Amino acid sequence: MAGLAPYAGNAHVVGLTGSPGVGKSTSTAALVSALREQGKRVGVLAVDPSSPFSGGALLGDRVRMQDHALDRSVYIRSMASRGHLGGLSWATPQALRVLDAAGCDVILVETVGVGQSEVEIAAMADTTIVLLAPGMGDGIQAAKAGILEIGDLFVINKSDRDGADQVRRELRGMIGLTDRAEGAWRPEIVKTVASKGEGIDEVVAAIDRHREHLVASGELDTRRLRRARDEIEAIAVTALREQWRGVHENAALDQFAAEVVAGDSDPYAAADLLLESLDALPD
Ligand SMILES: Nc1nc2c(ncn2[C@@H]2O[C@H](COP(=O)(O)OP(=O)(O)OP(=O)(O)O)[C@@H](O)[C@H]2O)c(=O)[nH]1
Ligand SMILES: [Mg+2]
Repeated sequence: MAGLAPYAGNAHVVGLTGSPGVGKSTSTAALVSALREQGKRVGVLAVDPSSPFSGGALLGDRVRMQDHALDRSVYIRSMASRGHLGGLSWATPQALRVLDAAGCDVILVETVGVGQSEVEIAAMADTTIVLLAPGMGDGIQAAKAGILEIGDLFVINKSDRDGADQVRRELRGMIGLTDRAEGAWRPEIVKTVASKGEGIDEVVAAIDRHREHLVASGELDTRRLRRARDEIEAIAVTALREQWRGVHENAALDQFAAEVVAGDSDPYAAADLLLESLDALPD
Protein backbone atom coordinates (compact mmCIF):
# COMPACT_ATOMS: atom_id res chain seq x y z
CA MET A 1 0.00 0.00 0.00
CA ALA A 2 2.88 2.37 0.77
CA GLY A 3 4.35 1.66 -2.65
CA LEU A 4 1.05 2.29 -4.39
CA ALA A 5 0.17 5.51 -2.56
CA PRO A 6 2.11 7.92 -4.84
CA TYR A 7 0.40 6.52 -7.94
CA ALA A 8 -3.19 6.59 -6.68
CA GLY A 9 -5.74 9.41 -6.64
CA ASN A 10 -6.62 9.84 -10.30
CA ALA A 11 -9.37 7.30 -10.88
CA HIS A 12 -13.03 8.26 -10.79
CA VAL A 13 -14.88 5.65 -8.76
CA VAL A 14 -18.43 4.94 -9.90
CA GLY A 15 -20.61 2.73 -7.70
CA LEU A 16 -23.56 0.89 -9.26
CA THR A 17 -26.17 -0.51 -6.94
CA GLY A 18 -29.70 -1.83 -7.20
CA SER A 19 -31.93 -4.82 -6.59
CA PRO A 20 -30.88 -8.28 -7.79
CA GLY A 21 -31.48 -8.67 -11.53
CA VAL A 22 -32.11 -4.97 -12.20
CA GLY A 23 -29.33 -4.98 -14.82
CA LYS A 24 -26.20 -3.85 -12.97
CA SER A 25 -23.84 -6.23 -14.78
CA THR A 26 -25.42 -5.56 -18.16
CA SER A 27 -25.14 -1.81 -17.56
CA THR A 28 -21.56 -2.17 -16.34
CA ALA A 29 -20.58 -4.07 -19.49
CA ALA A 30 -22.28 -1.43 -21.65
CA LEU A 31 -20.54 1.38 -19.73
CA VAL A 32 -17.18 -0.34 -20.22
CA SER A 33 -17.79 -0.34 -24.00
CA ALA A 34 -18.71 3.36 -23.98
CA LEU A 35 -15.70 4.31 -21.84
CA ARG A 36 -13.34 2.25 -24.01
CA GLU A 37 -14.59 4.17 -27.03
CA GLN A 38 -13.33 7.28 -25.26
CA GLY A 39 -9.96 5.56 -24.82
CA LYS A 40 -10.30 5.29 -21.04
CA ARG A 41 -8.73 2.51 -18.98
CA VAL A 42 -11.43 0.82 -16.94
CA GLY A 43 -11.48 -1.31 -13.82
CA VAL A 44 -14.53 -3.32 -12.78
CA LEU A 45 -15.10 -4.69 -9.30
CA ALA A 46 -18.16 -6.84 -8.63
CA VAL A 47 -18.43 -6.89 -4.86
CA ASP A 48 -20.55 -9.63 -3.30
CA PRO A 49 -22.31 -10.84 -6.43
CA SER A 50 -25.82 -12.11 -5.74
CA SER A 51 -24.97 -15.78 -5.57
CA PRO A 52 -21.35 -16.09 -4.42
CA PHE A 53 -21.90 -19.71 -3.42
CA SER A 54 -23.59 -21.16 -6.49
CA GLY A 55 -21.25 -19.17 -8.70
CA GLY A 56 -24.28 -18.49 -10.86
CA ALA A 57 -23.97 -14.74 -10.80
CA LEU A 58 -20.23 -14.90 -11.39
CA LEU A 59 -20.66 -17.13 -14.41
CA GLY A 60 -23.43 -14.92 -15.78
CA ASP A 61 -21.26 -11.83 -15.28
CA ARG A 62 -18.39 -13.49 -17.09
CA VAL A 63 -20.61 -14.14 -20.07
CA ARG A 64 -21.78 -10.52 -20.05
CA MET A 65 -18.24 -9.26 -19.67
CA GLN A 66 -16.66 -11.52 -22.27
CA ASP A 67 -16.62 -8.77 -24.91
CA HIS A 68 -13.95 -7.14 -22.77
CA ALA A 69 -12.07 -10.22 -21.64
CA LEU A 70 -9.21 -9.81 -24.12
CA ASP A 71 -8.98 -6.03 -23.82
CA ARG A 72 -5.75 -5.16 -21.99
CA SER A 73 -7.18 -1.83 -20.87
CA VAL A 74 -10.01 -3.46 -18.92
CA TYR A 75 -9.58 -5.31 -15.64
CA ILE A 76 -12.54 -7.24 -14.19
CA ARG A 77 -12.67 -8.91 -10.83
CA SER A 78 -15.35 -10.34 -8.57
CA MET A 79 -14.80 -10.37 -4.86
CA ALA A 80 -16.83 -11.56 -1.90
CA SER A 81 -16.23 -9.58 1.25
CA ARG A 82 -19.31 -10.58 3.19
CA GLY A 83 -18.41 -12.51 6.32
CA HIS A 84 -14.77 -11.39 6.17
CA LEU A 85 -13.39 -9.46 9.08
CA GLY A 86 -14.10 -5.81 8.43
CA GLY A 87 -16.38 -6.63 5.48
CA LEU A 88 -16.84 -4.28 2.58
CA SER A 89 -15.22 -1.30 4.23
CA TRP A 90 -12.04 -3.29 4.78
CA ALA A 91 -11.45 -5.02 1.44
CA THR A 92 -12.91 -2.67 -1.15
CA PRO A 93 -10.78 0.47 -0.62
CA GLN A 94 -7.64 -1.63 -0.97
CA ALA A 95 -8.82 -3.13 -4.24
CA LEU A 96 -9.80 0.35 -5.45
CA ARG A 97 -6.35 1.70 -4.61
CA VAL A 98 -4.62 -1.07 -6.57
CA LEU A 99 -6.76 -0.40 -9.67
CA ASP A 100 -6.32 3.35 -9.26
CA ALA A 101 -2.53 3.05 -9.03
CA ALA A 102 -2.56 0.71 -12.03
CA GLY A 103 -3.81 3.64 -14.10
CA CYS A 104 -7.55 3.04 -14.38
CA ASP A 105 -9.31 6.27 -15.34
CA VAL A 106 -12.66 4.94 -14.19
CA ILE A 107 -13.43 2.14 -11.74
CA LEU A 108 -16.94 0.71 -11.82
CA VAL A 109 -18.01 -1.03 -8.62
CA GLU A 110 -21.08 -3.23 -8.84
CA THR A 111 -22.75 -4.23 -5.61
CA VAL A 112 -26.15 -5.72 -5.04
CA GLY A 113 -28.38 -3.29 -3.17
CA VAL A 114 -29.47 -5.26 -0.15
CA GLY A 115 -29.11 -4.06 3.39
CA GLN A 116 -26.12 -1.94 4.25
CA SER A 117 -23.80 -2.65 1.31
CA GLU A 118 -25.11 0.10 -0.98
CA VAL A 119 -24.62 2.72 1.71
CA GLU A 120 -21.05 1.51 2.24
CA ILE A 121 -20.36 1.58 -1.49
CA ALA A 122 -21.80 5.08 -1.75
CA ALA A 123 -19.34 6.20 0.89
CA MET A 124 -16.46 4.87 -1.22
CA ALA A 125 -17.63 6.10 -4.63
CA ASP A 126 -17.22 9.52 -6.23
CA THR A 127 -20.44 8.98 -8.16
CA THR A 128 -23.17 6.59 -7.03
CA ILE A 129 -25.60 5.22 -9.58
CA VAL A 130 -28.81 3.65 -8.29
CA LEU A 131 -30.47 1.37 -10.82
CA LEU A 132 -34.21 0.84 -10.80
CA ALA A 133 -36.49 -1.02 -13.15
CA PRO A 134 -40.21 -0.88 -13.87
CA GLY A 135 -42.34 -3.55 -12.26
CA MET A 136 -39.98 -4.27 -9.39
CA GLY A 137 -41.73 -2.01 -6.90
CA ASP A 138 -38.49 -0.05 -6.90
CA GLY A 139 -40.04 3.38 -6.57
CA ILE A 140 -41.46 2.64 -3.17
CA GLN A 141 -38.40 0.62 -2.19
CA ALA A 142 -36.21 3.58 -2.97
CA ALA A 143 -37.97 5.72 -0.41
CA LYS A 144 -37.88 2.96 2.17
CA ALA A 145 -34.28 1.98 1.83
CA GLY A 146 -32.94 5.51 2.00
CA ILE A 147 -31.59 5.03 -1.50
CA LEU A 148 -32.72 8.53 -2.47
CA GLU A 149 -30.02 10.05 -0.31
CA ILE A 150 -27.17 8.04 -1.82
CA GLY A 151 -27.99 8.31 -5.54
CA ASP A 152 -26.15 10.95 -7.58
CA LEU A 153 -27.66 9.44 -10.66
CA PHE A 154 -30.77 7.29 -11.01
CA VAL A 155 -30.90 4.95 -13.96
CA ILE A 156 -34.25 3.45 -14.89
CA ASN A 157 -33.13 0.35 -16.74
CA LYS A 158 -35.37 -2.05 -18.68
CA SER A 159 -37.18 0.98 -20.09
CA ASP A 160 -38.33 -1.33 -22.88
CA ARG A 161 -40.86 -2.52 -20.32
CA ASP A 162 -44.11 -0.80 -19.37
CA GLY A 163 -44.01 1.57 -16.46
CA ALA A 164 -40.63 3.28 -16.92
CA ASP A 165 -42.25 6.72 -17.12
CA GLN A 166 -44.27 5.96 -14.01
CA VAL A 167 -41.06 5.13 -12.11
CA ARG A 168 -39.48 8.33 -13.44
CA ARG A 169 -42.45 10.41 -12.27
CA GLU A 170 -42.40 8.86 -8.80
CA LEU A 171 -38.67 9.37 -8.55
CA ARG A 172 -38.87 13.00 -9.75
CA GLY A 173 -41.47 13.68 -7.10
CA MET A 174 -39.40 12.12 -4.33
CA ILE A 175 -36.17 13.82 -5.39
CA GLY A 176 -38.05 17.13 -5.46
CA LEU A 177 -39.10 16.62 -1.85
CA THR A 178 -35.59 15.89 -0.59
CA ASP A 179 -33.93 18.72 1.32
CA ARG A 180 -30.85 19.94 -0.48
CA ALA A 181 -28.36 22.64 0.32
CA GLU A 182 -27.96 25.66 -1.97
CA GLY A 183 -25.78 24.79 -4.98
CA ALA A 184 -25.85 21.09 -4.17
CA TRP A 185 -25.97 18.49 -6.92
CA ARG A 186 -29.46 17.68 -8.11
CA PRO A 187 -29.61 13.94 -8.92
CA GLU A 188 -30.27 13.18 -12.59
CA ILE A 189 -32.57 10.50 -13.95
CA VAL A 190 -31.69 8.57 -17.11
CA LYS A 191 -33.72 5.87 -18.84
CA THR A 192 -31.79 2.97 -20.37
CA VAL A 193 -32.17 -0.37 -22.09
CA ALA A 194 -28.80 -1.72 -21.06
CA SER A 195 -29.21 -4.98 -22.96
CA LYS A 196 -29.36 -2.93 -26.20
CA GLY A 197 -26.92 -0.25 -25.10
CA GLU A 198 -29.65 2.41 -25.27
CA GLY A 199 -29.17 5.45 -23.05
CA ILE A 200 -25.68 4.43 -21.99
CA ASP A 201 -24.04 7.48 -23.61
CA GLU A 202 -26.40 9.67 -21.56
CA VAL A 203 -25.28 7.85 -18.42
CA VAL A 204 -21.63 8.52 -19.30
CA ALA A 205 -22.45 12.19 -19.95
CA ALA A 206 -24.27 12.45 -16.61
CA ILE A 207 -21.28 10.89 -14.82
CA ASP A 208 -19.05 13.51 -16.47
CA ARG A 209 -21.38 16.32 -15.38
CA HIS A 210 -21.40 14.99 -11.83
CA ARG A 211 -17.61 14.79 -11.77
CA GLU A 212 -17.36 18.37 -13.03
CA HIS A 213 -19.72 19.45 -10.27
CA LEU A 214 -17.67 17.58 -7.66
CA VAL A 215 -14.45 19.25 -8.80
CA ALA A 216 -15.92 22.75 -9.16
CA SER A 217 -17.69 22.66 -5.79
CA GLY A 218 -14.72 21.18 -3.92
CA GLU A 219 -16.87 18.24 -2.93
CA LEU A 220 -14.51 15.74 -4.56
CA ASP A 221 -11.85 16.68 -2.03
CA THR A 222 -14.34 16.60 0.83
CA ARG A 223 -15.56 13.14 -0.16
CA ARG A 224 -12.03 11.81 -0.54
CA LEU A 225 -10.99 13.16 2.83
CA ARG A 226 -14.03 11.56 4.41
CA ARG A 227 -13.25 8.31 2.62
CA ALA A 228 -9.63 8.30 3.82
CA ARG A 229 -10.82 8.98 7.35
CA ASP A 230 -13.31 6.10 7.20
CA GLU A 231 -10.62 3.81 5.83
CA ILE A 232 -8.11 4.70 8.54
CA GLU A 233 -10.77 4.16 11.17
CA ALA A 234 -11.80 0.79 9.72
CA ILE A 235 -8.18 -0.37 9.67
CA ALA A 236 -7.53 0.87 13.21
CA VAL A 237 -10.67 -0.71 14.64
CA THR A 238 -9.94 -4.00 12.89
CA ALA A 239 -6.37 -3.95 14.19
CA LEU A 240 -7.60 -3.29 17.72
CA ARG A 241 -10.07 -6.13 17.51
CA GLU A 242 -7.39 -8.52 16.24
CA GLN A 243 -5.13 -7.39 19.07
CA TRP A 244 -7.51 -8.21 21.89
CA ARG A 245 -8.62 -11.42 20.24
CA GLY A 246 -5.00 -12.45 19.83
CA VAL A 247 -3.97 -11.49 23.33
CA HIS A 248 -6.95 -12.63 25.35
CA GLU A 249 -8.30 -15.36 23.10
CA ASN A 250 -11.60 -13.74 24.03
CA ALA A 251 -11.21 -14.72 27.72
CA ALA A 252 -11.40 -11.12 28.90
CA LEU A 253 -14.30 -10.39 26.58
CA ASP A 254 -16.15 -13.51 27.79
CA GLN A 255 -15.66 -12.45 31.38
CA PHE A 256 -16.88 -8.90 30.69
CA ALA A 257 -19.88 -10.30 28.83
CA ALA A 258 -20.79 -12.54 31.77
CA GLU A 259 -20.60 -9.53 34.11
CA VAL A 260 -22.84 -7.48 31.84
CA VAL A 261 -25.40 -10.28 31.61
CA ALA A 262 -25.32 -10.75 35.39
CA GLY A 263 -25.94 -7.03 35.88
CA ASP A 264 -22.60 -6.56 37.65
CA SER A 265 -21.34 -4.28 34.91
CA ASP A 266 -22.64 -2.35 31.91
CA PRO A 267 -21.36 -2.52 28.31
CA TYR A 268 -19.81 0.97 28.42
CA ALA A 269 -17.78 0.28 31.54
CA ALA A 270 -16.78 -3.11 30.12
CA ALA A 271 -15.62 -1.54 26.86
CA ASP A 272 -13.48 0.94 28.82
CA LEU A 273 -11.91 -1.93 30.75
CA LEU A 274 -11.28 -3.86 27.53
CA LEU A 275 -9.43 -0.90 26.01
CA GLU A 276 -7.48 -0.34 29.24
CA SER A 277 -6.43 -3.98 29.26
CA LEU A 278 -4.74 -3.40 25.88
CA ASP A 279 -3.03 -0.19 27.06
CA ALA A 280 -1.56 -2.11 29.98
CA LEU A 281 0.15 -4.61 27.69
CA PRO A 282 3.89 -4.30 26.99
CA ASP A 283 4.55 -3.35 23.31
N1 LIG B 1 -35.74 -6.34 -21.03
C1 LIG B 1 -34.54 -5.98 -20.56
N2 LIG B 1 -33.77 -6.90 -19.93
C2 LIG B 1 -32.57 -6.50 -19.46
C3 LIG B 1 -32.11 -5.17 -19.59
N3 LIG B 1 -30.90 -5.06 -19.00
C4 LIG B 1 -30.62 -6.29 -18.51
N4 LIG B 1 -31.61 -7.16 -18.78
C5 LIG B 1 -31.68 -8.58 -18.41
O1 LIG B 1 -31.92 -8.70 -17.01
C6 LIG B 1 -31.27 -9.85 -16.48
C7 LIG B 1 -30.41 -9.48 -15.28
O2 LIG B 1 -29.36 -8.64 -15.71
P1 LIG B 1 -28.01 -8.48 -14.89
O3 LIG B 1 -27.19 -7.45 -15.61
O4 LIG B 1 -27.38 -9.77 -14.61
O5 LIG B 1 -28.54 -7.88 -13.51
P2 LIG B 1 -27.73 -7.60 -12.17
O6 LIG B 1 -28.37 -6.42 -11.55
O7 LIG B 1 -26.28 -7.53 -12.44
O8 LIG B 1 -28.07 -8.91 -11.34
P3 LIG B 1 -27.31 -9.45 -10.01
O9 LIG B 1 -25.85 -9.21 -10.18
O10 LIG B 1 -27.69 -10.89 -9.97
O11 LIG B 1 -27.91 -8.68 -8.86
C8 LIG B 1 -30.49 -10.45 -17.62
O12 LIG B 1 -31.21 -11.53 -18.18
C9 LIG B 1 -30.37 -9.30 -18.62
O13 LIG B 1 -30.24 -9.75 -19.94
C10 LIG B 1 -32.95 -4.22 -20.27
O14 LIG B 1 -32.64 -3.03 -20.42
N5 LIG B 1 -34.15 -4.70 -20.72
MG1 LIG C 1 -24.67 -8.66 -11.60
